[in-house]
Amino acid sequence: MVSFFNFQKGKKKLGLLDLEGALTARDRVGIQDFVLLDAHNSETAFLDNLKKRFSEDLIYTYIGTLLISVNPYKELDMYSKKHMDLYMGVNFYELPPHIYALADNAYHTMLTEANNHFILISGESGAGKTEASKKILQYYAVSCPSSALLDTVRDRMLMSNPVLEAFGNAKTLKNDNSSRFGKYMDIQFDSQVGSLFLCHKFLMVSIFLQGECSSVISINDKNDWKTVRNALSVVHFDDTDMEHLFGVIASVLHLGNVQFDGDTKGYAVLNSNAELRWVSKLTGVHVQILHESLTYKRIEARTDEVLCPFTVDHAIYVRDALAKAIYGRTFTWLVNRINESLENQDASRKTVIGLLDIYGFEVFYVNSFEQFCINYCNEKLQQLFIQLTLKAEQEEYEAEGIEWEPVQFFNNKIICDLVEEKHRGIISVLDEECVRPGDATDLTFLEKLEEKMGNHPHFVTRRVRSLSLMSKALSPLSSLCSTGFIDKNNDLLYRHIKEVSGSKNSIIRQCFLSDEVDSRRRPETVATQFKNSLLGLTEILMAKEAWYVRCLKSNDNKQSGKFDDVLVRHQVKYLGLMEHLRVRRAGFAYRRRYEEFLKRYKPLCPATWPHWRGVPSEGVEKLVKHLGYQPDEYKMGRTKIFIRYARTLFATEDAYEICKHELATRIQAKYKGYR
Ligand code: AOV
Ligand code: MG
Repeated sequence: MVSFFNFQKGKKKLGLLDLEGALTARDRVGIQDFVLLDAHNSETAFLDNLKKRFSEDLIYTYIGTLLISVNPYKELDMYSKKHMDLYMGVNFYELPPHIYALADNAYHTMLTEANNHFILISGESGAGKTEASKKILQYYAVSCPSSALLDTVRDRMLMSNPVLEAFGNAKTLKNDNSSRFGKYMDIQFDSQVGSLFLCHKFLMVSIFLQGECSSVISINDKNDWKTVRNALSVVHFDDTDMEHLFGVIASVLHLGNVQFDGDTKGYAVLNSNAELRWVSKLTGVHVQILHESLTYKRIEARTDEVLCPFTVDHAIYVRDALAKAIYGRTFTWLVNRINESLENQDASRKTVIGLLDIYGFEVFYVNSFEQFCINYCNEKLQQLFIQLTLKAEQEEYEAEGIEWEPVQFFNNKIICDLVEEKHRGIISVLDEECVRPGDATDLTFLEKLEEKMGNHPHFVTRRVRSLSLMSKALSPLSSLCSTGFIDKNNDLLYRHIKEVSGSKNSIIRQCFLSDEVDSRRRPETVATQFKNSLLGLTEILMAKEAWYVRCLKSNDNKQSGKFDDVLVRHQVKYLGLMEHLRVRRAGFAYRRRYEEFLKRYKPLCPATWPHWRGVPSEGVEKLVKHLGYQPDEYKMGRTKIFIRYARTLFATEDAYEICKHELATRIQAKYKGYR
């Protein structure tokens, strides 16, 4: 901890307020907590502050305990073990904002209050969420008490990341290493000694992306291949497991190469057997079964089964559905295997910090079903954020005995309802179309939407040539193209495809269980599965205390040092940061526990310096009266002082800097005198 007397040591390394320039430093590096921003209602002032800090490589800024991070697109020297040590056990305002400060405060609050917490990391694609989550994980892995047994689990946890990224990330236009799955992880701690037990839980449905990019400049495949093989062995994969796993992945690639020609009636016939033989060899499914599955549908007649041939388009659709199913189920299997290797048997004395890193808001030129799911997920988490922030704020005021004044804010529940409401939401309409007998198409789906929600304030439909567009459905800029919705949502495997359950490849056998083949129940659609897993996640989060990291993308070109005002302004808007600031400043710009306030500012008052031995609130009262605080400038809560205006705290802080400087000079002079 940087205490009062060793500030000079910490100052240079960490850029603490410059002593001589204490009063001008704020102008140069901006304000490190937005609640202290004078023009707190001005978006321009908000952006100016972010930009000023960004230009000084200060990528982190707080709004109270929320951390904003702006992607620097360059390596900064701020994540070393030395930095981790510095942030251990330090209060937010004692050092410049940092992801370690947030991680550390969540950890210590969890230990003190013996309850569960979660850290929600959000922001658009490429904004730095996954990097932030890795930094938090590393902080816990390095800083928490350890033992030989825990070290093994810790290694497995850290190693699970490259494996999951190898299978669950992809290059997109927005990000070379874009997460295509939502990752929720419970990090377990021994609630008494704070050491770390670990367990992953990945709850979200992953999204699948068909790319045409086999090499990415920023990614070194050769090195990553070695890392992944090594990581797999750490999470207990033996050579046979690896052979089966890589065999499955190769089979998906070969499946993509299977081509069809049309016969004279337009029915699909295999272009060549070679690729299919590879698929058969790798998956351990007989080539004849695969051939039949890809070109025929088996229809049950009264006493018999009839084989009905596919058209070429239909065969392609079935081929892709099979490839997606193999890959998706293998990914789920992989996650379960990793979870097993991290399972902690000791169920006693556990508290957890949940870490949520999801796919961020995505707006492409054409936005399809994948963006619909991703952006809905982000809206849902935004709703949770608003609810929890307001609730926490209101509860704090009540607990402190301070009157709560209602705050105006945009509640995005209306947008979440638009998507998820039973019988009326977009997902319901889509599912209805998917199960409707007859020929449901993307166009009939669009017509149903027009019919059901034509007058909705956040929903507009348009049609452009063959494309059918739904606008304003989610984030303000997101317009969705309904093409492909029916197929992607209805991604049902034809029943006989499940005959792959007889495979000789152990992974395929475990992923396609034979009892599924007999099931008469219609599987849930993709959107409904997604919605349910999201609702499940929301419930898990609601039972915990929240911490937030909001990541912002500095520019669209992945360029270091470039701050694109328009792009950042847009993110500040839809992430509701101004809203959050307004809630945090709803009556009082700042609050601090009496003990902490006293500890920092006690040199400013003769009655409290060098020690105040009485009740902390009385010491604070004496201190602020001595400083000349007017009655309307502050309120005394049960455990905290609430300061209404930022300028009051600034004046106190400036007085503190001057006093600290004078004290240091006096101490140095005295020390010289001894020599
Ligand atoms: P995302 O998780 O938010 O996108 P990433 O965490 O993958 O974004 O970050 C994208 C890239 O930005 C990384 O590969 C780094 O090059 C760079 N970056 C991010 N944070 C930092 C940092 N703190 N310091 C230096 N470089 C950084 V997505 O997964 O697409 O929503 O679905
Ligand atoms: Mg990511």
